[in-house]
Amino acid sequence: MRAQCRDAVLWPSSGLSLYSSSAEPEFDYSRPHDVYTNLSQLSALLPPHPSGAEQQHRGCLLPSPLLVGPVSVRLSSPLSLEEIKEKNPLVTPGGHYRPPDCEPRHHTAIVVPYRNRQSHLRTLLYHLHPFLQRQQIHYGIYIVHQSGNSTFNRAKLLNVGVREALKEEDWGCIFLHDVDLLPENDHNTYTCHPQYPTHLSVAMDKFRYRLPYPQYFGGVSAVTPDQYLKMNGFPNQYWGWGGEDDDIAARVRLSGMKIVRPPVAVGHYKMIKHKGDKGNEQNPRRFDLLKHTRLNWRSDGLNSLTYELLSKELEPLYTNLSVNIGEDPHPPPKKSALPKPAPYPAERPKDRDNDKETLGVQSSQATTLEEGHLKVTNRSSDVGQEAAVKQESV
Ligand code: UD2
Ligand code: MN
Repeated sequence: MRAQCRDAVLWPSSGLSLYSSSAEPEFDYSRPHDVYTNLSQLSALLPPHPSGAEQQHRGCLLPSPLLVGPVSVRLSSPLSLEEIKEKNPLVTPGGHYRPPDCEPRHHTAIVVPYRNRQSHLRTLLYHLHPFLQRQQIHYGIYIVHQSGNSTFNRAKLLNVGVREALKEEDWGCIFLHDVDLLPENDHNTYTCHPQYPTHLSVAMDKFRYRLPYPQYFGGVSAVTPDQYLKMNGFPNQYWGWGGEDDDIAARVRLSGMKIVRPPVAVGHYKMIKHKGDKGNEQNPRRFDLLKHTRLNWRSDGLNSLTYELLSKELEPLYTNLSVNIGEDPHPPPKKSALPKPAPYPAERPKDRDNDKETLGVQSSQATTLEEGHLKVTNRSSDVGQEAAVKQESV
């Protein structure tokens, strides 16, 4: 499939993406490169290249000459961590990397909220390390592991990851990255926009390579430390699946910023197919919480974050942060206390995708509105709530 780029202007001055039909990059996704392409020349620099010291002072070229465009995604039978490490000899303990032959222009921490997704983690590490090395950036990968069995809380784990990563290094950019998403084009650089939060996973296979709705912010996004401070980080109150991504998008707007995105032809991702996790059931309070983002965002976030760091381990391919983030103060009633469920629709297998799928139905309208010069901006929670109403009435 040859993907065309409709939105050639990367960083718009207003609204979401500013579409332009000129200078459209094209990528041939039917002939992807191996994700380890072009890296053997870097390994040759170990032990230090004779002119290494001199070259270190030279800024890395922009764009990186190592980029290849579309890369293949290996989804089946991930290698072991040892095998992945062998393929990435320049990665140092804690999952850090610096280009050996030039001074990097970007310093990016990748923060991954995590619990009990071993094979997804290996798939991500196998893919992301070479992907990022070809971009010639300085990076580190932080896995924020929620310890215990209490309800999962993605956004709070992201807050923890940002805080801990910044304690360690002066990162200029922080990526918030689902463990099951794999970027398919290395021109999708893991760097930040200087002014505005970025949403990277704009075209996922799961949503037929389209943005499901204009304010969609799930999957992979990025902020600078300043942007993160400005929006008071992320909410801590979303326990269980859903809603937190729309809350984060609303915070961007409420704090006077907007979302920027790479072109659709560049922001391709594959999502590893999976079922819902135990301990991350749909959060029944998410629509109610979303109605109150406007009131709550200044008091709930980075400035109200509490947690206990249980351990920090510098693993060969990532830094593992094990953390106790507490428990949902409003846990859903235990199953035995619930009235007998109706046979339908409560048990439908695809239930958890409903928010986005329902919103996906709206996406043609959303796209039209975007193309009609961005009349619809800043409607994250509205869109979420519309979806909620639809969802609840299904
Ligand atoms: C969507 C969003 C995601 C988030 C979520 C709702 C996309 C591509 N992603 O993902 O960003 O907004 O909805 O919360 O639309 N995780 C674990 N262990 C668990 C549960 C979750 O590691 O037991 C982590 C993991 O990094 C995972 C992420 O949390 O990728 C999101 O959870 P999900 O993959 O179950 O949710 P999904 O695919 O519906
Ligand atoms: Mn997922």
